[in-house]
Amino acid sequence: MTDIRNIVILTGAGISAESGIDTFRDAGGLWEQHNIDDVATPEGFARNPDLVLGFYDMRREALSKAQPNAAHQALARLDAEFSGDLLIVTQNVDDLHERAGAKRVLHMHGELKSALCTACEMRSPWDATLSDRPACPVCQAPSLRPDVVWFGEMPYQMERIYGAIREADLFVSIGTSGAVYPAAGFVRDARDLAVQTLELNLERSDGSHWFHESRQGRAGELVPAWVDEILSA
Ligand code: BJW
Repeated sequence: MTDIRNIVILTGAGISAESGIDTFRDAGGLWEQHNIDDVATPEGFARNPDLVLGFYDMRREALSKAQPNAAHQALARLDAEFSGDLLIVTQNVDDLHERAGAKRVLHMHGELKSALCTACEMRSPWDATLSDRPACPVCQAPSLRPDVVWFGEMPYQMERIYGAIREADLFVSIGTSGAVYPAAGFVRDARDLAVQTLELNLERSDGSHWFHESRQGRAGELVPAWVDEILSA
């Protein structure tokens, strides 16, 4: 790949798997352990807020014990050393890209370490539990929910993401099954704009056939090798 000046990277749960964070749809993943309609929809939250708040408290706790892996570190190196435009769009709610040192990161599905007030709609940094119904730091209402995007809700910063894809000359998808829209459609959006597309995933995904190139393997191996290619081109 030569003359790459503008890269958009989409990451999914697979990039954090080697840090010990559960993926969703792999064998033993979160959706085998929990009912998706109960814990990842606004309707599920309305039915049983305690269940949902407990689910996200558990995941925030698991995140506190995890460390960035070689794939996060390689993307942080790319962020620091690549002189062109770069945007890391992550579907992940963990903060492992940031903890590895990446700066140009956008969380389209929200963040575990943020809380959203259903009373005043303010987003606040949040590191503690939510199941004990703490007060919103802004309006004091005991109305905080996880600041994550559930099914049926609009992902964050879609205009910025589509704008970045329009300007890109390379779109790279890492560790995502391609099962959830709109992220799963980015590869087709990119191809419609004649952007080169590359997939790095453990196995072929639902959308592999859309990519110009698809490489299979662990993110901890594939991503550092690809970053070396880009930085030495
Ligand atoms: C490794 C690895 C290793 C493992 N190395 N790889 C019909 C058609 C089209 C759309 C819809 C439809 N019906 C409904 C919809 C819309 C719906 C949707 O997509 N539903 C699907 C089920 C079909 N989408 C929505 O509702 C979204 N909102 C929306 O569409 O708004 C309207 C809109 C319209 C137009 C433009 C914009 C908006 C919202 C989706 C919200 C998703 N929320 C979740 C939960 C977030 C909070 C949380 O974390 O709990 O997001 S669900 C879950 O899935 C989470 C993830 O971000 C997301 C994607 O999962 P991901 O990351 O791909 O993980 P996995 O587990 O699926 O895959 C992991 C991959 O890694 C696998 O391939 C492994 O092989 C691989 N791997 N180890 C490399 N070591």
